[in-house]
Amino acid sequence: MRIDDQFIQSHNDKTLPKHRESFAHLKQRLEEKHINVEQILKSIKGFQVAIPSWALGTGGTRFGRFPGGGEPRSLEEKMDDVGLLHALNKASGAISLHIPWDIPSDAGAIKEHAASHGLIFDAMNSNTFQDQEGQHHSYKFGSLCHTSKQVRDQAVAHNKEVIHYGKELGSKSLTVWLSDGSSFPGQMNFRKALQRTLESLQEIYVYLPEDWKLFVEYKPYEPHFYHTVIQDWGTSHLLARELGEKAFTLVDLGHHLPNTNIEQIVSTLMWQGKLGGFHFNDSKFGDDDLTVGALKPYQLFLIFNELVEGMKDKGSKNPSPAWMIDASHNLKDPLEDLLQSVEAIQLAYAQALLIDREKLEQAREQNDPVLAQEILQDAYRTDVRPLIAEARRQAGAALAPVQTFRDAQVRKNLIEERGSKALSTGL
Ligand SMILES: [Mn+2]
Repeated sequence: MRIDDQFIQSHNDKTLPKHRESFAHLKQRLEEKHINVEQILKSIKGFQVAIPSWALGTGGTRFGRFPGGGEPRSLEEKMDDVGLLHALNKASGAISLHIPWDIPSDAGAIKEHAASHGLIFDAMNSNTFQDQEGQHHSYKFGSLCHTSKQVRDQAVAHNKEVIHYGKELGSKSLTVWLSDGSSFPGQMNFRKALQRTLESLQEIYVYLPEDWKLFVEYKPYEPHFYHTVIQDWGTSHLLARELGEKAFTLVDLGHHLPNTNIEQIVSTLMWQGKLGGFHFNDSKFGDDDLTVGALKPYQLFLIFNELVEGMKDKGSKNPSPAWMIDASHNLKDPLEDLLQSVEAIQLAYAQALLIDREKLEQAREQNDPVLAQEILQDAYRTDVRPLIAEARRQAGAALAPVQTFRDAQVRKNLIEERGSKALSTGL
């Protein structure tokens, strides 16, 4: 199924007068504060968030999965789903693939299919956290960190294979997330496991094309519950530093222990030019993979405050991070959930762009925490929804993506096309 521009336009027309009124009101308020609204609209329109191929089916927990039907059954259908999102919000113009779940049988045809939806290929993701059929050695006790060289070699070869597929599709980065770790004290030698991981990553790194980046993702626990080899940003940063200038840390919002100051991590990594990738989601307890902004929109705003600061810093050698949503949906329609996530990201980004950075810096210099809070919260409490809607309208997207999705009866159409029992390949 595809949603044509005509449908979106006629849907927009119904609410256009009301939208124009709210936007004009907001624009006036912002201009009174000497905020360049046109510049902010331009920034929002230029912000694309990649959708991972595994977020398009109904996620589950280890206790159960409750699919809603019409899930994508192939790589082509996954791209069709991301195409639907991109048609509705014009902000999801990239797809992130996972090998072996998304091995392209004909890379040329897949690229053409992606281009027909206006999509490009974001970071490639390797998988050494599961055993695949026909695999010689098991990853039960680790992959890149494994005690056996044969297992490590197999995991390194897999990552090289992922780079190979990525090159065929025009991707420019590889994300490595490892489940390697131990669940019982004494089970693993921390130092040796980390050293073996570094050596394996070095083998992958030398294979990386000149214009590629390697993202090292960290996570404090799960699936292992005693120790994780790459447990935190410090360990990831250490590895990225050892590897070289093409290696970066990847921050996943759900991969922190409760109350971690993620915005500070962002600030430090960007200062060092080492924040390469960013995975959005929200959580209450752990890696809950909830809709972005569902739980802690203020934290998301504070994180964006640092991201904007880092991106504005002319002296910074940090590349523009690769943005991706990394979530899994057990209750919601996955596509509606992704639309909500992208909107939450845009809202936080827009609010961070409203911050009067000069005044904030003055307040800091004068040690005035009251004024600093006033400045931050003035931006955060501004209802920027009309601004985001206007950015979408200008880009040819829907003023109200979720409502348009429902009115187009997308899920019903997908179920008719693919069947009520169609299950997404992958997780
Ligand atoms: Mn992630």
